[in-house]
Amino acid sequence: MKTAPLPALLVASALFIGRSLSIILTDPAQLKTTTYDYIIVGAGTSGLALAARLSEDTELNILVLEAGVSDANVVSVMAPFLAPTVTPYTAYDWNYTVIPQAGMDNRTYPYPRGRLLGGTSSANYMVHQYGSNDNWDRMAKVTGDPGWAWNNMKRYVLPHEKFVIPPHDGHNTTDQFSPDLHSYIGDVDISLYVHSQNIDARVIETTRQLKEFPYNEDISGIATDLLGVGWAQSTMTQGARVSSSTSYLSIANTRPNLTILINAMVTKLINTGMSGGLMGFQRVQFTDGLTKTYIVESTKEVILSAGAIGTVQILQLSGIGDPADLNPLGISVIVDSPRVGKNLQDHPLLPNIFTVEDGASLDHILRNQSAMGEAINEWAVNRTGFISNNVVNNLAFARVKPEVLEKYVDPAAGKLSPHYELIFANYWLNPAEPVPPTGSYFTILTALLTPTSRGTVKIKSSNPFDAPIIDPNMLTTEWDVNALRESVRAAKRFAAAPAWDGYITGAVGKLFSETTSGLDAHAREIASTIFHPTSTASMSSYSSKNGVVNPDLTVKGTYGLRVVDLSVLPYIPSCHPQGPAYMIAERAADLIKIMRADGPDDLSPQYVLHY
Ligand SMILES: Cc1cc2nc3c(=O)[nH]c(=O)nc-3n(C[C@H](O)[C@H](O)[C@H](O)COP(=O)(O)OP(=O)(O)OC[C@H]3O[C@@H](n4cnc5c(N)ncnc54)[C@H](O)[C@@H]3O)c2cc1C
Ligand SMILES: *[C@@H]1O[C@H](CO)[C@@H](O)[C@H](O)[C@H]1NC(C)=O
Ligand SMILES: *[C@@H]1O[C@H](CO)[C@@H](O)[C@H](O)[C@H]1NC(C)=O
Ligand SMILES: *[C@@H]1O[C@H](CO)[C@@H](O)[C@H](O)[C@H]1NC(C)=O
Ligand SMILES: *[C@@H]1O[C@H](CO)[C@@H](O)[C@H](O)[C@H]1NC(C)=O
Ligand SMILES: *[C@@H]1O[C@H](CO)[C@@H](O)[C@H](O)[C@H]1NC(C)=O
Ligand SMILES: CC(=O)N[C@H]1CO[C@H](CO)[C@@H](O)[C@@H]1O
Repeated sequence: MKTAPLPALLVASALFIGRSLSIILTDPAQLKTTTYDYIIVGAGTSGLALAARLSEDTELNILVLEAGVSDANVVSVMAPFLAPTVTPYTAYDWNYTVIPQAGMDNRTYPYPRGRLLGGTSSANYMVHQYGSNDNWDRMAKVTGDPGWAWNNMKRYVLPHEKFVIPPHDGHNTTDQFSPDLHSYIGDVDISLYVHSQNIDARVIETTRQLKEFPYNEDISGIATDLLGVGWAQSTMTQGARVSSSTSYLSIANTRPNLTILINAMVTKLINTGMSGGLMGFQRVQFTDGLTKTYIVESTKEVILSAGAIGTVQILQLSGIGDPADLNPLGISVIVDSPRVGKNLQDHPLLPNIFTVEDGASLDHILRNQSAMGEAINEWAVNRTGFISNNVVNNLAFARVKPEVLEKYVDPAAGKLSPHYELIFANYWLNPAEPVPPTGSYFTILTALLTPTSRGTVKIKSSNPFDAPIIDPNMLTTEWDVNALRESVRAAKRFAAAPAWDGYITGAVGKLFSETTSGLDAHAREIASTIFHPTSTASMSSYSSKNGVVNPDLTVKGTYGLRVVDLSVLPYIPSCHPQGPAYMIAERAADLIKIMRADGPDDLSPQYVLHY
């Protein structure tokens, strides 16, 4: 979706005075020392949450290196509804594109990743969930660490989230979320919608009309059940985005021993010798992106939080990876770790677009430059109007019918974990195709949440500036094609409820096809991604070689090196994954603090609880 008229954005940006970012350094010459206790690579979603927690211990000297730019005063980043304009192919993006996708008519598509403070939490669409309980319980089971089970992980909801009640528009939220499940004292503000879409009432009415789509009061996943239709919970407050930068970092950034350096791209880790059969990587090499190379050193740990693509790139550039990937590039293998960059998982996204009565959607406003200018101005002055709201208000989570599932080993984490999601928007919402010049639309995006296709990330050369080769390899299993097809049928059943009478007038493309082959062609022609890559440095049990990191997130074959971001998930969760990225960081902070104590048995309160 390319909707925001840029001149209006520039005008509006003049109205802002930035947050104080006094401790954020922009030039390596400003570093007071080259030695730190912890060096975190990537000031993204997980990276800044981890930095904030570790720096609670004021004895520690912590450096965070971020390749990207500042997030201060960027209107498209701050204004929730403008989220789709932050990426792709902008100054805030890594500008990646996937290689031709065999399961998608050999098409390519953009693969945005935030390249600014806050990382992808500064560029995403802000929907916040934790995943189903089974997502976490399965991770505990496959890694042999009960600490990853939801029964343990749920404690981190308390320090993490701060539910905003009432939301910015002051509406009554009774029955729109479950107050007892949530925290009101954490670092990240989370809010329900602050502006109604005109389809909201019809979506909720559909839950009363169709048994297949029951109403679910709370779709955070904190409770057992993540099935049904409910209200999106989003990382936003006061009509503005909340990222790891505006939350965790803004709380931590007055601490004298936390240093954040931006415009600092890490190009490799330098090995610093064997100990007990493990290789150390205590030195971090980075560049200002121009000419100079710098090296900083950690006395305790280096932590990679560069995301599912960036973390792989750094591991491989450092000689940690599959010899078959590294040898042809002339990179000597220092740690033979064949699963680095394998096991890439992502949620395919399929825009199912209906036509509606002329003027009944937001489209005529989105394509009207002066109307958009007025709306952005209203947001800039008052933080109100649809620009202050997220791009979607309602989401549905569902499972394929038992007769479809019969042929397969269920790829869901459990019986209360969804297979697919429906996302409702009262306008043309297709990340891969710009809105046509005319017409009014209603979109039900469907996302496959339990893919069995597996992709890869691999550096192209030893040059850190070369974009890696990204192959999500989507829709290459029979299950994925069948389950996505079922999601389209579900979207059509949803839209056929009486609640939509007099609203929907038709469909775009092959959506109304009745045949299996027609629906599959619909998917292969227009599906792309909901931007959720995970699992490229997967966790496995201590004894397993089928993984890159151990259950405590240390990189197998190394010491003093961990990965803390979505790369470590063995399976992609059946939800929007920024919540899991934050939860991984919260637990990682405890794992690291426990390590610093007198061994893992010392669970004294100061090391376990920080609230
Ligand atoms: C357009 C879009 C919309 C999305 N919408 C949602 C949503 O609504 N809800 C949701 O839950 N999820 C959403 N996601 C996904 C979610 O935001 C990400 O999965 C999550 O934020 C990833 O967190 P992370 O910590 O793993 O990585 P990131 O947040 O990407 O952090 C990685 C950081 O490392 C930095 N970095 C990388 N390489 C280097 C290097 N070599 N040197 C220095 N720094 C480096 C990056 O610049 C970045 O700041 C969306 C993603 C996109 C792209
Ligand atoms: C991405 O593309 C934009 C627009 O062309 C450009 O400004 C930016 O520098 C690019 N980013 C990277 C990391 O190359
Ligand atoms: C995709 O490309 C492969 C390899 O070039 C080719 O064999 C295949 O026929 C192509 N598929 C489509 C649908 O074009
Ligand atoms: C919100 O709505 C509920 C249910 O309709 C009602 O009981 C409650 O009094 C309302 N609260 C306020 C503050 O209006
Ligand atoms: C565009 O919006 C402006 C301002 O709201 C309005 O006056 C104008 O009629 C709109 N133009 C079209 C073509 O709808
Ligand atoms: C901001 O809100 C005030 C008070 O409601 C209103 O008078 C004013 O017109 C609004 N400004 C804009 C630009 O919408
Ligand atoms: C380890 C370290 O550098 N600690 C410093 C943290 O900040 C305080 C206050 O500025 C210093 O006194 C410590 O030396």
